[in-house]
Amino acid sequence: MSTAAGGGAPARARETGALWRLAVATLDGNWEHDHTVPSRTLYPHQWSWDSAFVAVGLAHVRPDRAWRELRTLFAAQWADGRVPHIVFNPALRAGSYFPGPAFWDSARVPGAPAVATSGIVQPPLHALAAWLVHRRAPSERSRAELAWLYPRLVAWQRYLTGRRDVGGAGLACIVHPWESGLDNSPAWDPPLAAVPADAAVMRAYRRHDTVHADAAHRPTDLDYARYVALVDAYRAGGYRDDGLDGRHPFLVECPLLNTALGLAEHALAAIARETGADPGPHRERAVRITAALVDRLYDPVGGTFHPRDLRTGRLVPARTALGLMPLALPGLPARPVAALLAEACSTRFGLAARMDRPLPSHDRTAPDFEPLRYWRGPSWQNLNWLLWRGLRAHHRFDLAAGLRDSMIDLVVTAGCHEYFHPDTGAGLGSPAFGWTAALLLDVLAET
Ligand code: 9WN
Repeated sequence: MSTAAGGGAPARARETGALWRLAVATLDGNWEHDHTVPSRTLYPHQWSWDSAFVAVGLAHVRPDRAWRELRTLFAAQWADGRVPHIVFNPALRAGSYFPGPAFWDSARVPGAPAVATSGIVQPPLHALAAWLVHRRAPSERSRAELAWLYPRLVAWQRYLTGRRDVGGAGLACIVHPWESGLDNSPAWDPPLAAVPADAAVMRAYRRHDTVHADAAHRPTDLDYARYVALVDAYRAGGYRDDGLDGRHPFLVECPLLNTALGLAEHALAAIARETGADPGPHRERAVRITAALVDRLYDPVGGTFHPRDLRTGRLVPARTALGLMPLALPGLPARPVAALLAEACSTRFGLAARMDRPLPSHDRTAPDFEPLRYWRGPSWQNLNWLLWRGLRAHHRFDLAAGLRDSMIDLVVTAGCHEYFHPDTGAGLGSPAFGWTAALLLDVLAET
């Protein structure tokens, strides 16, 4: 099974070639005229952070498509700068995904684009993706694409650091667990429990996810009732962000989304340099965001990062993989870096130069660790990839190599699944999943 073990160089090269072809075939199979679907069955529209990861992979094989992917997403940017977490494909029948366009009702919101979208966001990894696509395949075209994207990426940052800075300390807050990308993480349990909802509400809707995936792996009906209640509340206010503090029942500063915010400023500095704009303000903002993350979300006693619930003012105690993500920031100070390395290498996450099991999405030793349920234990390639980049940024090439081997092993064992069993590596969720394929290409390409 291991790419690191036995078989010699020719066998490894054959295996790498087969994996590469599998990943490219998966991305080709999920390409839908101007964007990539995360999965043909479970997620048949365009998702925001999926598109960022997918662009990173496409850069290695189909750079034109990588740019198209980002262009399609940013063509759906709202006038206030937000990039919606879903852009709906109008060609699909109503009911192909829940909650669909009628539920979000973006058409009625001034400043929303002509195409139907959701009204919430996901982590802003697009500037980093655009920069990586350009770096991988620089050309006249890529410079023109960067120039087109730059003001849009800046507006996107401004939305998050302006309207979404409800805490007033320089970080963006999320208004829905879906905005974190780790929808069902135990990190959201306490703030979500405070959202009034009744599971019976779900009788009025038809969930699409449990038709295509095992219901025991997915969020419960009560979770979904709360997800629906949060969208209802945000939509009722026209998806406006002013006065959220007084009226919205879920407001949390997420370590992953804010890590992405900082990474975006680093990437924007590089893009600015390349396109003739001033990189200075981006560098300064990256420093400020990193400092705010440490100040607001780092627990020096426990040695990891946590979300901050703005409704209670407290950090959420769960130790999830979200807490490891600030390691991706190159400017993270030495103490939190050392603490996160210790946390990642502890029995909770099991990172090692030779890993015996995949990196879980939640603390293995926690009583609420669930190896099969969505974001509550299984291993995900996007989290692995962000941590892998962080390990390299902080010169832990030994651990980065171990994590990379583990990422490759997962696909060797199970194919391009959406997520993986954290003990056996068995494939879970949707097969032929976009970012699993894309990020595999990226790690295969780097040695
Ligand atoms: C809701 C598409 C998306 C990912 C998220 C993942 C899942 C949607 C869902 O699928 O979320 O946005 O229906 O569960 O949690 O990270 O972007 O792949």
